[in-house]
Amino acid sequence: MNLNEFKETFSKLIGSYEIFILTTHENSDGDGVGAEYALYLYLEMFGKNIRMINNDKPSSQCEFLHIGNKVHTQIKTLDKNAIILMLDFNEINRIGKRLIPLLTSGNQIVRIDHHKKPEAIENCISYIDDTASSTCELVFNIIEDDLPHFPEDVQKKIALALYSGIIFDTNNFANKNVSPRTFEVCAHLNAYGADNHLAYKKLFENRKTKELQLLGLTLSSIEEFHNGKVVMYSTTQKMLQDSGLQIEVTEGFSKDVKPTNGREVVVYIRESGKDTYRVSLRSSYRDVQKIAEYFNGGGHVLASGFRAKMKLADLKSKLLSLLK
Ligand SMILES: [Mn+2]
Repeated sequence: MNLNEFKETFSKLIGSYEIFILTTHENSDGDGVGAEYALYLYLEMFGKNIRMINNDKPSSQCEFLHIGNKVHTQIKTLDKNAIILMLDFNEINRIGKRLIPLLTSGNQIVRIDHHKKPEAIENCISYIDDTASSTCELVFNIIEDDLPHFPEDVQKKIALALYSGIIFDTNNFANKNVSPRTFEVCAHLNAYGADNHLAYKKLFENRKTKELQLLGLTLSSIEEFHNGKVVMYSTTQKMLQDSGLQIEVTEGFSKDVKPTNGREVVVYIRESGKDTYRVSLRSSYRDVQKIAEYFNGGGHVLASGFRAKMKLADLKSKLLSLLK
């Protein structure tokens, strides 16, 4: 559905539904949570009954949005008249196992997303634009005309949530997914009071000393393969246990080694349990989404990830043969 068709349909749905459930993908990130909270505040303006239900509580880096205590992680009862908004993901499984019933129980679904290859989902209305920087940019397109009519404090909260999502997904405007529209949207959000410096500090400069120490150990594990074109590094369970930190703090470590200076593919491996790994792949030009898909994962062409249950040596050698 294009933007105008979607806006028309969405505003009819707002007129006819009272209960709204907002959700994003598991291991929620700044974009998913930002979009979710902005729409929460938006729907509040229409007096709706709204619930945010995610697989996980928002990570600590999103605390400054003050959304955490409003996010639930369980479905208590699912009203058949509730409408479900799926934000920043395009296939049912990405919601996380526990919450799959939200998307399969026949309720009306609205999907807003910027990932490629959306899954066909029953009873679902979609606004998808894979040229957009982020889901937050798309949410701004949807609510842009209504924002001027909201109270200033609400405008400001919505603006901060959306701005944060955009800088999260663009790596503070450094990624290729930035377009003139991204800057235009951010100019508006800044004018509505989004504090760009606050959002940057909270999202990108927020590491505690212990986390920096863990990052140091993780980075010192870097190995080169295929003449330095592929590099791999990892955080092991032992490193985590010694640090006393939870695996969630390593979420951003995949961005600390860039595919530059002759590195074509960067592989970051996190040991999440016995013979169980979360792998993230980043590249400057090679299609790493295909590789993630081989392991039943997904993401974007230049940044994707997957989970694997196998011996580490087997995982590495399979990856290296796929990355020949
Ligand atoms: Mn996103």
